[in-house]
Parts: sequence; C-alpha cells; structure tokens
Amino acid sequence: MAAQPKVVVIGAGIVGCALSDELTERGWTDVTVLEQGPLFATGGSSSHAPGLVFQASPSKTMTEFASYTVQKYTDLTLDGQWCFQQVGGLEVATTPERLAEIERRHGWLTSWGVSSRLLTPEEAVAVHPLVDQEQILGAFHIPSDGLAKALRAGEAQARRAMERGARFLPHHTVTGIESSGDRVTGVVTDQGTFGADIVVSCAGFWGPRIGEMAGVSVPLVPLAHQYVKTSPLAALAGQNTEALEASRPILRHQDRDLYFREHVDRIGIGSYAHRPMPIRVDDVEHPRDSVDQPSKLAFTEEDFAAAWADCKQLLPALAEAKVEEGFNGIFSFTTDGMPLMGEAPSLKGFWVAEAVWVTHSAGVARAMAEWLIEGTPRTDVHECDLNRFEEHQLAPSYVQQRSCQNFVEVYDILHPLQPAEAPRQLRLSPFHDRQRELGAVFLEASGWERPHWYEANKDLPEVEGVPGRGEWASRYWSPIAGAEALVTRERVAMYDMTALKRLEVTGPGALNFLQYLTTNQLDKPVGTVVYTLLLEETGGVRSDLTIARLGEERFQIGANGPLDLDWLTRHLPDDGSVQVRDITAGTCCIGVWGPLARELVQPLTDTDFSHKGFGYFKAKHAYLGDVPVTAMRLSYVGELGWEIYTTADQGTKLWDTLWEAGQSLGVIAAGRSAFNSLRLEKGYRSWGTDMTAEHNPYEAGIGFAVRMQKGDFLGREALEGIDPENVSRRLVPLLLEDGEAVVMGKEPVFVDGEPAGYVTSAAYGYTLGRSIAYAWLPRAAAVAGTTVQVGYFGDRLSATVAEEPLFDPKMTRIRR
Ligand code: FAD
Ligand code: THG
Repeated sequence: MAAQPKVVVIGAGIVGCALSDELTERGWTDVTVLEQGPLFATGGSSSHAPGLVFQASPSKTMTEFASYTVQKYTDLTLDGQWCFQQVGGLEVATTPERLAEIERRHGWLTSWGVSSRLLTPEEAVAVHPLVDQEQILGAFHIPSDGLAKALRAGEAQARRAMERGARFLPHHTVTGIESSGDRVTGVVTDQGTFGADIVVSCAGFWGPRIGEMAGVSVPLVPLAHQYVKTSPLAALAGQNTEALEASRPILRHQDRDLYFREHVDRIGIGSYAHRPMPIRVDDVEHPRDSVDQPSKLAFTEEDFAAAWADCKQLLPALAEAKVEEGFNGIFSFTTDGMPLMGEAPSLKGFWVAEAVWVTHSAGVARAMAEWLIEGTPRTDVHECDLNRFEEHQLAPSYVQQRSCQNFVEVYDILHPLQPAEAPRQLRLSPFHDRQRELGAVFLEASGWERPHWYEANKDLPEVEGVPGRGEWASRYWSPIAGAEALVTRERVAMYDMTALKRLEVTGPGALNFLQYLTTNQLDKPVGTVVYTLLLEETGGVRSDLTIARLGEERFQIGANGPLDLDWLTRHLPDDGSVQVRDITAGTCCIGVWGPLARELVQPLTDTDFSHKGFGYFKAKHAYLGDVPVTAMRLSYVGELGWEIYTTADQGTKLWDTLWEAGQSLGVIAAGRSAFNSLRLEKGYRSWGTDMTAEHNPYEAGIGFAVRMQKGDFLGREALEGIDPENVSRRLVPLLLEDGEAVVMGKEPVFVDGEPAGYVTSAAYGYTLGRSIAYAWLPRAAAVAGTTVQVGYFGDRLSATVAEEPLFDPKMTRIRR
C-alpha cells in the first residue's frame, strides 16, 4: 500500500464526518466520503439525534470515547455557533434500587476519571428546577455531560477535513464493493466506481446492507425509538435563547425509561418505554433530497401514552403542555450494546465503524484513525471489535432477539453476573446432563451453559463456615461455592473447562509462526506447555495463552476468545505452511484439581502421572479407562492436577470415569464461582477484565512470560524501551478489612481520599478467609502495605495492598 492510501468512507453521518477529520488530521488526506443523501442533514440517524451526551458507562472504553467527544466538540464551532454545550447531566432515582444504582454509576465515572457527584433531592432540584422534589430519592450529577449538535459537529469536522483535502460527495448511493483476491479495491455507486485501498463503512443502521455487499456480517438491528417535543412551557418562558437552546442539565429518568432536554421553551423527551420496534433495513429506502426520511418514521401515539403520564409526574410543569410533534427515529442496537469497529475478517482493507452513538462518535473516530494509521488504537477496543463474536452470535435470530432485548434493558439495573434469559441452551458441554443431575446453577458464557455451583454440594459441612456478604454480592452466588473452593484445596474437584477456547495450530511453519506472535519461548520438546502472551505492536497485552506442543508441528492453544483466532488468522503466512483451526466445539475438558488429584487419576491409567514422570506444565496423551485423552498438568486454581481433554463424543464417558474413580476420595463437581475465587487467591489474571491491550506485561505483573532473548516477536520493540521495575502503574491485590464485604469489579480505589485507580476482579478468598480485590494503582501506591479505600455503593471500604501471590507463594501445592 502506498504511504498515502486512498480511503473511501461510506456515510456522512456524525461518524463518517468525525472519521474524516481524525484521518486527515493525521495526514491521511486522500479521503472520499460517499453519501446517498444530501449534505449534511443526510436523513440518517444523526439528522434527528437530540444529541444528549451522558458519559457514565460500566465500560471504561465507552466512557473514554464519550469524554473525548465532550472535549472535542466543546472546542468546535460552525460559523460561530456552538457544537457542544456543557449543561451537565442529571440522572434521578425514584426507587431505592435506583438510588443504589446511581451510587454504583458514580463509582464507575470515578474509576474512569470523570468527576461527578451524588445529590440529595433538594440539591437536584436546585440544579434542575422542573423536577418534582417529591418524586425523587436522590440524583447523580455529571457537570461535564451535555448536548451535542450532531449536524453542526458533523459539518464542522467535515469542513476541517475538506480544508485538508478530503471530499464529500452527496447523492452517491453505494451499490457494491469491489475486491481482488482478499483485498478491497473499490466502491461502486450509482454515479460510478471509486477505487480504494481502504474502505470504512460508517453507514449507521444501513451497515448490514453494506456488509452484505462486502460479504461481511454486521450484527446490528435498526430499531425505532420515540422522540417528542412538547408545546411551549410557561415555566421555560424567557429562560433560554434561541441560540443556546438549553441551560438546564440533560435529564434521565431511568426508572421510567425516559430522557429529557430543553429546546428553548419546549421540552424534548426520548422514550425507551415502548415495545421494541425492529425495522428491516431493506424497507428503508432513501428518497433523494429528503432530510426527514428515511430514518424518521411516523409517530405511533399509543406507544407514548404511558410514558407521557410518567413525564408529567416527574416534571409537573408539563401538565399544561401537549405533545406537539413526535417521531419514531431509527438507530442501531447490537447484541451486547457495544459498537462495531474493525476490519472485516475476510476482506482486507474493508473496515466498519457502526452502531455508534453521537455520544461516542469522536472517540470511536479517533480510535479508528489510530487503528488504521498507526496499526493499533490507543484505547482498548476489544469490547467493540467487529470480530468479537462467536459464530452462533451471528445467527440472524440471535442478533434480532438480543438486540431487541438490549433495547428493553437499556436503562435497567443489570447485575454484572446476570445472564441473558434468551436465547439460552445454545452450547452444551457433553457433561451437561450430569451437571443437571447434580443441581448445577448455570450462567452463560459465550453461549455455553456454565455451572456456577452445584446444589448437590449443599450439605457439605464446609458450607456452614462460609461468611455472608451484602445483598448485591449475594446475587448469582451461594455459600455452596465457598464450600466447593475449600473442598478443592482439601480433596479434589472436577471443573468443566469446555468453555475454554481451544485452537489447533499445525504445519511446518507452526513453530516459527507462534514464536513470532507470542512472547515466551516455545521451542521446547514435544509435551511441553508454555504460558505466553500475544502483544500488540505497542507492547499492550492482547491476550494470554497456554500453548501445548503436542507434536513437532502441532500445537494446542488455550485461548481467551474469538479475537485470538482472528489475530492468528490475520497473521498467517501466505505460503500455506501454517493452519489454524478452532477445535473447541469438537472437544471438551475437565480440570481435575486438588491434593488428591493424582490419587484419582493414576489408578485409571498405565501412563506415569507421578511428579517425576509427568512434570508441571507438561502434556501427554494417555488412556483413562476407556477414554483417550490429552492431559496437561496445569491449574488455573493453583492446585495439583490436570486439564483433561477428549473429543466431545467421549465426554460423558470421561466424566463418568473420573467421577466414579473419585468417589472414595470425596470428589465433588465444582463451579465457576469457586474457580474465580481460587484463581484470585493465586493471582492468575483474567484477560479482558484484569488487563487489556491498554497495559504492558510488566504493569500487569506477567513479565515472567516475556523472553526478550528468544529473538524477534511482535511487540518486542515496544517492550525494549520499558524498565520492568519502573512502570507507572501496577495491577495489585487488595485485602479488604471487612471480611463480609465482597465487591464486584470496576469500583474506584482511593488513596489519601483521592481517586487513584479501580478494581478489576474481586472475590472472597475462602482459603485465606479474606475478601480480595485486584486493582490498578499508580506506582507509588502499588506497594504492599499501602492503605486504600474501595468505593462500594455509598461506602468506602478500607483495604491494604498485599504481596502476591496471596496463596501458596512457594508453589508447594502444585509442584509435588
Ligand atoms: P447516520 O447518521 O445514520 O449516518 C450514516 C450515513 O450513511 C447516512 O447519512 C446514510 O445516508 C449513509 N448511507 C447508508 N447507506 C449508504 C449507501 N448505500 N450509500 C451511501 N451512503 C449511505 N445518540 C446520542 O448519542 N445521544 C442521543 O441523545 C441520541 N438520541 C437519539 C434519538 C433518536 C430519535 C435517534 C433516532 C437516535 C438517537 N441517537 C442518540 C443515536 C444517534 O443518532 C446515532 O447513533 C448516530 O447518529 C449514528 O451516526 P452514524 O454516523 O453512524 O449514522
Ligand atoms: N487453561 C488453559 N489455557 C488457558 C487458560 C487455562 N488460556 C487462557 C487463560 N486460561 C490463560 N491464563 C492462565 C493464567 C495463569 C496460568 C495459566 C493460564 C498459570 N500460571 C502459572 C503461574 O503464573 O505461576 C504458571 C506460569 C508459568 O509457569 O509460566 O498456570 O486456564 N489451558
């Protein structure tokens, strides 16, 4: 590709405009933006967005995107007119549950570095006098939130891009994508074809249609959402100028699925309090020159009736008003509520940036520009990656059902462990029937039904001693999980590891390929397992893997998800010397862990499972009774034992064989809840939660998996400049003072009363008898002995930074 690639952007909504600005600012000026409608009121979603920008999100990434939008649009004007007005944001609570929820939301923003405060009803009304004080129990105020003028901000950014050489072509409807081999080469429109090295589809809810032209799944659903404007209110007369439009904070009434803003002397109201109204993208034609259409559908009054009563209750000044205009506007929802960003898996140079709100537009555009130009976005985008989905998550029925459900739940209070209710039973391990017989309580992960604990263990004497915890932390939890953890450390337990993604890499080039892509030394004898990292070019941790060398040219990878397969596939050499295959579905795995694991397994086989004969981080093929298996001696829970793999067809037989052999030893089946506690006691990181591409291995405490001496590998250069002892922040364990307080992750951590970091994962450590929280802290505070506080709802819980690992630092339990 030339130094200055030819870029075609599809769509001149807020995302396409912001992207053209970010690209040209970085020197990529050969940018053509193709738009089917007129400029800049194109008729897409941005043309109708009332532009409320609320920054609070459980996702650090989304808050970062929103904060950049605030910052960027604040400095932007169009012909002297504002693009962002920082009127602040107010979220009110009308129920005790919501009052607690806004404390949690306040915590997130504190964790992500955006200042906000909780208000009493009196204080809330002082900030927003139209709110009826009697209706609310409290509120959450974010002074830096505000209103974006989507069209103005779009045009202002487009003008800057045009000054740098970009061109915007209205009335160009894209009808096809051209490619040669596996590369995109151009975009076909009704006005002719445009050659391109890189195409970025910013087509909003039309994304799936453009995707279809390129052979790419774009899993979003266009949904209609109601927005109305009232008649003028006496209470607002003379309060706002035409130019400024609004002065009171944007307002959310999440208990009733409503949001509000001012339009001079009227109130604008958005409602999610109606049935999901999915739209078929093929039904949405784009009539030339119409700004109102196609993303503005006729208002369905009956869907607003109940909401209108709720509006009047919260804002009594509305009693005298009427709904004067309303429409059902279309925008995109996804299966997990996150945007779609990244390069198509099968068509190089074809990218998407879709399902993006105005709120996140500038942040998404900046990350896209960094990704395209520098090769890696500076913000961690794994939650937004187009390639994050398992295949079942691309089924049209799944996409439809989950996206509609996300619309319904958009303002709901969601527990971090709360699984989707539907669709379920998508992926069942071969042990599923046995697990049900044992009373497994299932949650869902990547479609897998995954036991969190087993009711069959309810009479274990260990259950008695397990301490209680607060109401929130008790959801999707049982003291039985504590007993399962303790029995794992005392005897032996069976864990279903089938949901762990397994990849097979084969071929004459396999070793060199994996050596280059990962950080640790893989040139080891057949039968060796290695813990190793995938890094970005920037040195950020893309994933952590185990890689077992099962043959000279055959490796089995224990991975974290679809993005690992995507990354490996993208980097495959062209010469066909390496193959990568996802073998998860055809295989299964049981972790047999605990001090009696060897007593359980050895009698089943002639293969030597002794400490000498089967060392730590070694792999062997063996027969356990009738079942051929691959056994790997490693343990994410930090106990003696093996991950035992076989093919799916023989899974039940494997379970039964191990279960029977374990009866005299007191074996139990144990679930994910115990598993998570045990791994935190050992300090084993969970990628995506504890660390992401935002962190380098030394900060994350996994520098031991980097072998700088082994030769070149992806990301090595970036690490060369880093002094492992001198990183600016670290992931460290905290031990909470209060033994009955368990936090959930994402809580802010305070040092000397000031926000300094945030919790990643947390669990009660049943062996330690302490509540554990892993947290990112700046270097000065990330020192054992430092006293900190964890913000949990309205409390500040005292905690101390501890030395790690918290449990079995000498590894006596594993290496014996
Ligand atoms: P669009 O603005 O839809 O732009 C996509 C463009 O691609 C369109 O101009 C379209 O014409 C063009 N295009 C599509 N197909 C083709 C083709 N084949 N050839 C050429 N061009 C094509 N977000 C917030 O952050 N805050 C809010 O308060 C808010 N409120 C909303 C209220 C309503 C009623 C609605 C409908 C949406 C709201 N949103 C809000 C969401 C927000 O409007 C959208 O998420 C955002 O505008 C999407 O921007 P976009 O650039 O991706 O899409
Ligand atoms: N099992 C397998 N693969 C996996 C995981 C697993 N891949 C993804 C994820 N989990 C990887 N995470 C870890 C984290 C820690 C360890 C293994 C996988 C581990 N670490 C030891 C330690 O840190 O002391 C040993 C490290 C070493 O000797 O290099 O065991 O659960 N198959």
